[in-house]
Amino acid sequence: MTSLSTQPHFITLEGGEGAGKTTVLNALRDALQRNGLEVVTTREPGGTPLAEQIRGLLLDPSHEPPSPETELLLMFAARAQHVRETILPALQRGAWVLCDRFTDSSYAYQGGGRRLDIAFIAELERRVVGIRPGLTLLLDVGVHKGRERARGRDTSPDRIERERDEFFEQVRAAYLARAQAEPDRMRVVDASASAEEVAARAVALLQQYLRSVA
Ligand code: T5A
Repeated sequence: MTSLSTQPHFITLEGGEGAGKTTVLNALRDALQRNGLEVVTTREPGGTPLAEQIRGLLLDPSHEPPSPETELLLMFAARAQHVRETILPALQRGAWVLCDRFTDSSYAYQGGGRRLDIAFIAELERRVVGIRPGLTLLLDVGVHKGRERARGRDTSPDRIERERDEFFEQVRAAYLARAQAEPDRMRVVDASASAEEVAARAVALLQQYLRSVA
């Protein structure tokens, strides 16, 4: 793979910590299914048994902390497997794929947060991934509010969730810059409202998108 092909039936959700992706993902899945479409939901890092193991290596705070470069390459190693074993086979049989995070997360976290070279990430995207989603919804919420929500869960924070606010401000800025650069693909949803309102806004954008690709 040396180029990028846009996959109209591939939809991704992005956002910082506690943006509410899980709730929105379920609402989008239900909306697609109401339209009689087959839907595969998946997530990154992860989405295959091997990629889920890589996720464990990446997020478990008890491991030796990876260098930024190691973190980037492990994200792409997991993604390479996920694209080939889960995403492409589903798209090829005509299903829609809804994915919680994809390559935009690497641009935001490893590019924006860790300050790694964007051109190198773009090269990995072309050579290792080869596809991009037709629609990406960026759930945007202030760092403080998002982290407060994430802290409200009963799980202990993973390795990346333990980063400083400044890191997440850089992640958010990188996401918003990507949305500004690609306004047709990446739609920003104000995720500071109630979970129900955010899900309703996301579903409205999905319906608009479905009409445009019909
Ligand atoms: N990563 C990932 C990279 O660095 N590079 C990459 O390339 C990739 C793919 C993945 C981590 O890996 C990093 C990014 C991440 O740090 P993850 O499981 O996707 O891990 O992690 P998070 O995004 O941290 O998952 P969260 O669970 O925090 O985010 P969600 O899914 O956006 O939030 P959700 O839905 O679980 O909600 C969090 C809490 O808030 C409440 C929910 O009930 C829940 O308790 N909530 C709301 N409360 C009030 N109002 C709303 N609108 C709410 N929406 C949700």
